[in-house]
Amino acid sequence: QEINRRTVDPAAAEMLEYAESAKMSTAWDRYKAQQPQCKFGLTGVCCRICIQGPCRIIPTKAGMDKGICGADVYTIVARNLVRYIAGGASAHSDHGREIAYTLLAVAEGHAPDYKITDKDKLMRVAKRVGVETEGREVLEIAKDVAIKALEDFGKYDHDPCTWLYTTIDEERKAKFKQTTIAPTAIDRSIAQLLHQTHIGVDADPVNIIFGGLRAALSDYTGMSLATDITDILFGTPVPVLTEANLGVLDPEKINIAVHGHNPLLSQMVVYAARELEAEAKAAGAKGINLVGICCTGNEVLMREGVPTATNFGSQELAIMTGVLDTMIMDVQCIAPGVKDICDCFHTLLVSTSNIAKIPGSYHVEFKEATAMEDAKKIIKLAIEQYAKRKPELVKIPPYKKQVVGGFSFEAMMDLFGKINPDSPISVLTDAIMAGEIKGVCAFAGCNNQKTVHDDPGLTIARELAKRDIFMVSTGCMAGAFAKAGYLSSEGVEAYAGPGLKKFIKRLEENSGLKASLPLVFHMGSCVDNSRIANLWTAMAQNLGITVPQLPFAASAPEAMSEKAISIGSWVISMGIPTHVGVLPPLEGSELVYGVATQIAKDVFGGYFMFETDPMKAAEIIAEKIEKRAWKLK
Ligand code: BF8
Ligand code: SF4
Repeated sequence: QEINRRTVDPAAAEMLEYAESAKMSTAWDRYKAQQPQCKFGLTGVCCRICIQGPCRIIPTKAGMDKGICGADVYTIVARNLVRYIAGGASAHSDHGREIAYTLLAVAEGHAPDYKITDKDKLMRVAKRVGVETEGREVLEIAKDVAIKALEDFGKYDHDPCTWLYTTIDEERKAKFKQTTIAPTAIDRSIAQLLHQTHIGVDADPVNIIFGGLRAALSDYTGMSLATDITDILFGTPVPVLTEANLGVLDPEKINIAVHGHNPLLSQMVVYAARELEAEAKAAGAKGINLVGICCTGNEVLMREGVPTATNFGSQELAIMTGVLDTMIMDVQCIAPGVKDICDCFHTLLVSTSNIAKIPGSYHVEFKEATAMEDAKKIIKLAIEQYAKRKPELVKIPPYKKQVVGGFSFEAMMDLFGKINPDSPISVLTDAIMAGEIKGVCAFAGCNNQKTVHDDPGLTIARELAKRDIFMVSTGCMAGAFAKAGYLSSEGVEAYAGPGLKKFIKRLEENSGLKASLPLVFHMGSCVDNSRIANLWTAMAQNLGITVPQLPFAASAPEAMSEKAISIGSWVISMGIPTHVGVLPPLEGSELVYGVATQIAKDVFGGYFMFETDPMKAAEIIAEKIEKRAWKLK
């Protein structure tokens, strides 16, 4: 589909032409080379769960309508689907676990380079999860919070996970209890799901899907505790001013990209870079320029104002500028293809995690006990690398946009609180009830080669803006918006409908901030989708309604990863209609497709809307939001 239209990001377009002329292969070329993709795989009907397979189902062909073991197509499609969720939940929650371990290490004095930065948040979280705060030392409290978080991974009682049940409303708690999908331990729900989908265990597609939703809620649990503890360690984001797109790379400075997800590393790189400015200057550069790629980029954008270079889809292109001296990777969403491009330039690829290595890259193991030393070691490598730059290969596309980011849930409440200090969230809900804005849409998720890079998200956002829908974003969609100017007032001027514009301008006049507010509010990385869940929970509580009654929708216009599937699955379980702009492999079973798009609505109030045409998708999303707003009134 649209193989020849590749991106709407001008910097990416320029680099793609360059890649073509220089015969460097990118994800775009490899996507093309993969066509046509296997129909069995595309529709989810290929089973490889045991090695009698692969079994490929053709429902209309006698004998091929079932797998060798007798599994029906609905069993196979459902199993394949939920195994994505298991992958996504394990990635997000393992990230959360590392953060929780670091908080424990801080409390016990084993992580000298980290500290409690946001004591107020620690106290708020402690109270919420039932840790005693009265008359206790900060580190004692931190230790108990860390242990409570770690217990959510493997506790052996049968109570729902703490970070799930202390962050949602009563109605959802009852719903999850009644449908038996509340996880009691994150690891158990993932392991059980793999067990449930082993050959010869569960053949009931609905039961399999419910197992999947339990793991999806543990994905939520893991990211919710990750967000909380990251804020405790590094500070809760407040509005910051920065920039995005390849034009943020500076030919006169040492350019270092942090790529991946874990802020334990990227945040330490930020601190270390500040300390090594003088060394960079001694090497003849004007200083160190840190930039972000993917979600760890979002983490340091939110807290430190580090500019974003690219999102997932265009990650290889940053290297082609010839000025990226080092790319530091940790875990998740680092395309192995970056190494081939590094080989064409002087860029050093540094891996830091023992579970994420790329052959040929330089490995510096990053440990929490020696975090600052490790981060400095990597930056010194980058400084050495700078001398190897080839001036004839320098080519930076001259595109960048201003970004106003840093909208944590707390920052949003501060902003609303400037207008109504007694009930900040009312500022948003009142505007909806008055019809000034129609509702809220949250954008999340990745880039996917099956779409035109960045286009679907931008198109949908423009259409929703016109219809006065308030918008927030995380992940690589926030990256797309950042690069296009939607995270600054430029977006407001260009696309906001009259009601939305009035609303944003009112917030702006009262904000006390120097910068003007954006069209889309950047709420963070993908694990920070928990912040968006806090937002809809607060809105529902304020209006005295359930989450499924809220005029609130979500969209993952370019969903790609297992993590995105996992997020989408808990978002619908929470009661939010969710658009996905690519077709996940479930068309092979009408039953499973029906559960995802219709039955889910009856049970949870949330459901998937699959639509690959962005204009039509915008129409559908707006209609769902408007209908809910109308019912509310
Ligand atoms: O966790 S949006 S491509 S970078 S998976 Fe990956 Fe998708 Fe980007 Fe962030 Ni999220
Ligand atoms: Fe085939 Fe059944 Fe094995 Fe799947 S589990 S590969 S359907 S025999």
